[in-house]
Amino acid sequence: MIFNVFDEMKPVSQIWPDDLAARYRAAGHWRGETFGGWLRERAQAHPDKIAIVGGDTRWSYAELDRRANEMAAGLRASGLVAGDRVVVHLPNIPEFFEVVFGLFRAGILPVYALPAHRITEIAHFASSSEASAYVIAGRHEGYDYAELAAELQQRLPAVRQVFVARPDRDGQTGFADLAARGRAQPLPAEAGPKPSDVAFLQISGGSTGLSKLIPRTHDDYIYTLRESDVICGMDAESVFLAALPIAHNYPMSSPGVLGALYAGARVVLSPSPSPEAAFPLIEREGVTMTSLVPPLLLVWLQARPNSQHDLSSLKVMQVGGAKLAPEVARRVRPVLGITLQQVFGMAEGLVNYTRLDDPEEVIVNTQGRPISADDEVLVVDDLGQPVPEGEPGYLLTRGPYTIRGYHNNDSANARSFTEDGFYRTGDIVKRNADGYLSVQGRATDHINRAGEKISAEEIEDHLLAHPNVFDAAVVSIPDEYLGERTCAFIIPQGEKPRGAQIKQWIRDRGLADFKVPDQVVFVDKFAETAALKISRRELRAALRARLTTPEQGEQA
Ligand code: OOB
Repeated sequence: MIFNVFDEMKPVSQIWPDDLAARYRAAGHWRGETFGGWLRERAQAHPDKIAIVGGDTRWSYAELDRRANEMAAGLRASGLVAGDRVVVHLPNIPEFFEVVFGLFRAGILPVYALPAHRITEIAHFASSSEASAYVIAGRHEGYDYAELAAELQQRLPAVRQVFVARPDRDGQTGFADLAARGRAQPLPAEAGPKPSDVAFLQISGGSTGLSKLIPRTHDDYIYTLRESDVICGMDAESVFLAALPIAHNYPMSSPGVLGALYAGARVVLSPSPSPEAAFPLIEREGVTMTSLVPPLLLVWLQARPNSQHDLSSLKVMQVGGAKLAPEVARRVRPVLGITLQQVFGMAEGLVNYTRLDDPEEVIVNTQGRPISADDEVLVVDDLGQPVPEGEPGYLLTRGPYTIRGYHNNDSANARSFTEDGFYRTGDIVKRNADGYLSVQGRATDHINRAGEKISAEEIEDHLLAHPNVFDAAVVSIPDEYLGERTCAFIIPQGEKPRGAQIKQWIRDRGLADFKVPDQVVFVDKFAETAALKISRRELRAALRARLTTPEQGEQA
């Protein structure tokens, strides 16, 4: 009965046309599995095998399954119903899995926030998803997420409940409380979502403006886990180290932590991606595979020769999220003695991998090819016409796990999807004769700062709210370490602020730290020419060029 509610809320934009859906089922891509269902199967197949290691915690598959059941029932006993949305804001701790699988089983949709997100982003996720609850760790790494929760509930009373993984004061509802409620009021065994239902909402990189919500179904996401496991050599003997934040699509599912659990492997959670945290865990747990972003790979390559840790269990190093320079890629095998796998993906769907047995030149120089033979990839020019092989063009894609639309966002959907359902990725790529892609750049003005995506427009809007800012333009500047860093060009008005004050302003606006401009440059005016109508994009390009003559402005 309750699941009728769920049918009603499913966004129409998520629905694949019948002919394509039938094709994906017939091809065996969508097999009618659900997250709650396969976890139970794994727990029955190997109950005592270790599923999750984090801090001092080691949970077997049976333990994780039991906790997820209690959590599902506890969430429903707390008044949440199938189809509700819950913002999940957790770091790499075991409780992440307990609550996420509990939500899956209850048919409630997690909305994933990154640990770095702050009130402005969380409030946006909660309001755009119409969330009715918020899940936090408590205090973590010196930050009190309970304060954030209090502010959220003040701004958005619709967020009626807050659940705290590790409560540290009276009055908080902890995960143990939820589990107790669940034990008192178990869910009927037959309850659960359908494979074609939306399982969760992922957050978009936010190419223009604010992040959008990405609806992924059980069917489509589980397909990527199954295929990624095969492509990346993840099996029941594997041990996956989650060094990056697991709420991000890449370490979550390419094949990531969920692919590892799907394979019956072991997930080891690292509290930080630093070699100091990760190397001892690799040695202790016999880690076979991990995933990094390019700047972290540099750090690992540098740290390796000075480290005494035995990393001989490690076989595959994935690198993705931002462009990896071939010179760096080339060092992986000699320095780490392992296979590099490049990963070029997006939370909206399409994921490309270099294959483990590809020739070194392919591994070093390309960002791989799609997961599926049914991934349709177009590389087109400004007019939407396919470009010749090997020429750069805009990447468009559709397929068995690429969304057909964002959640509740008609205007973004009109911009981001073609009429026949191709997603405009915003990436400029070249494709070779074998279907391998190499990323050339971007068509949109987001900044890819070490894999974290920042919308120039979003930051500009916050800068314009400053009383002493007349106009602002945020641009990406090539950076040796980060790949790209952010620079805010500002035309001041009234009393000229200092660069440090501008940075503090962004922090005080309640934004994630990675969105604070790395550099602030004050200028008198933006355009030198008589061009009255200059697009934001042209303006940002012109300003970026200015930084090669830094005497133009004061830097901070
Ligand atoms: C991953 O997902 P998102 O949604 O944070 O960002 C997607 C965008 C892509 O459109 C592209 O612009 C960039 O990130 N990107 C890369 C890249 N991988 C992602 N650019 C160059 N080289 C790469 N290898 O970042 C993501 C999701 C799943 C798997 C891997 C990455």
